[in-house]
Amino acid sequence: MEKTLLLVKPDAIQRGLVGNILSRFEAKGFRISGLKMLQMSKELAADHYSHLVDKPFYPDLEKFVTKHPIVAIVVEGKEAVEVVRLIVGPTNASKAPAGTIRGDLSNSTSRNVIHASDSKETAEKEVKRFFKGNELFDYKFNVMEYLMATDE
Ligand code: IDP
Ligand code: MG
Repeated sequence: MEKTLLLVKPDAIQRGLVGNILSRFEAKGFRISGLKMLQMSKELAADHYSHLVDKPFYPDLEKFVTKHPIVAIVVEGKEAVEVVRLIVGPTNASKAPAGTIRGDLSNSTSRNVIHASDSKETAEKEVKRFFKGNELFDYKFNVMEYLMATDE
């Protein structure tokens, strides 16, 4: 099944939005394959945003993403890359439709609360950039086991 990478950016952590953001992917039916907190180094930021290092806003972007911890998440499901981007919304959160994460939670291009891989090829690279093989989990949902517990 297709996997994609999400980064809950420092602004979202600082604003206490991790639960709000994560719950949207769970509610949509994606499986969380990996999840961890880390603080990005300048080297990791430059690698991850290599397509932007020559932009005038890159110094601010680097400072922003390395200043506080982030939460990295891999979700898995049908057409995960495309569907997750739809849930996230466009880069400029001021113009992002209501109902999307950026549309609901941000009014900024630079502080737009979340990153999501933009293609299948990028997703494969980005998942590997942030997660080792043994940090990703392949498991089945087993709701009945917990809803119908017989040991009470
Ligand atoms: P994306 O996050 O929607 O994929 P990208 O173009 O890959 O957008 O840009 C990565 C991140 O760089 C954005 O999410 C945003 O934080 C920042 N960024 C992109 N364009 C601008 C800009 O014009 N001004 C300030 N920050 C920007
Ligand atoms: Mg991007």
